[in-house]
Amino acid sequence: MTYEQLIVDADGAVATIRMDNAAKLNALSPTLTSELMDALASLGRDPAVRAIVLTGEGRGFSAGADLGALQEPYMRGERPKLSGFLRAGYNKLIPMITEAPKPVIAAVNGVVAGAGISLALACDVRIASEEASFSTAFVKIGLIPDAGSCYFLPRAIGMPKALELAITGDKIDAATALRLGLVNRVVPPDRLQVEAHELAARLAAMPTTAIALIKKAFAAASRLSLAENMELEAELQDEAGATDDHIEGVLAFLQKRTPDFTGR
Ligand code: T3D
Repeated sequence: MTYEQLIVDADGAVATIRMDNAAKLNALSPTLTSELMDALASLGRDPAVRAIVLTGEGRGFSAGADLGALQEPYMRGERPKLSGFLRAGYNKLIPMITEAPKPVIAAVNGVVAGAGISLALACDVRIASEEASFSTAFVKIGLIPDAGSCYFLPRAIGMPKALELAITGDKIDAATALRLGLVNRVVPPDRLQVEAHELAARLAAMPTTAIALIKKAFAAASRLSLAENMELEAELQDEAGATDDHIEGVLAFLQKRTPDFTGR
């Protein structure tokens, strides 16, 4: 896969997507956004890929929407209607991560702002470099959090802190992000890619369908009652129970050997 603002490569069952708009801290230009969608769609379909790492080139993970193109129209006094832009871009991109049928790990290498936070929060696990920093940023340009941040942030760190960060736009460092639960782990910069890829390789060797179904069940849990959720668990467990990996997992346990999961 060759792109203008993305670098995509694969090592065994682990694919890495590197955002490559580094001069703008990987701001989400229309090109980068549509290339991310294209890459996620094709990696999602590829049975050989069983885990994905999302990261950024340079000192940014992503600084959110690319504001560069707005100067001229705004200077001319134009007033934008942003909903169309959101619906065509982030509102398609973000579910492609949350609903990806394989684990997606954010290796947060540096600055994260605006929709960049949404992008990181959409991933299943976030490993951050000690050099990472996080700012919701939206309010500083007179906007509300979008790309799912109003959904993700309170769930990740609780309503009071989420609201504080959203209305101040304050920047927090990686240690604070870890304390709040915004990221799962913080590591030295030179360990970031190693640890993200080690986790991705471990997940890629696990029952991929079960991971996809766990993602689905957890995503649904917030809008279902307990009874509805348990019914969904029962339905999804039928799917999990029908996989080769379920049979292999049980037999390997009983035969006291290491399971060989294929993702099927
Ligand atoms: O309006 C819509 O399109 C609706 C959708 C909105 C979704 C959103 O994501 S809104 C939020 C957009 N993002 C921001 O408002 C963040 C803007 N950036 C910053 O506030 C700062 O750059 C950071 C706090 C993220 C990092 O600061 P710092 O000091 O580490 O770096 P810097 O020097 O500000 O940035 C480095 C370069 O990246 C710089 O370019 P230059 O001067 O070297 O040529 C800067 O202009 C560029 N850059 C950073 N963020 C963006 C950007 N260029 C375009 N768009 C950006 N978002």
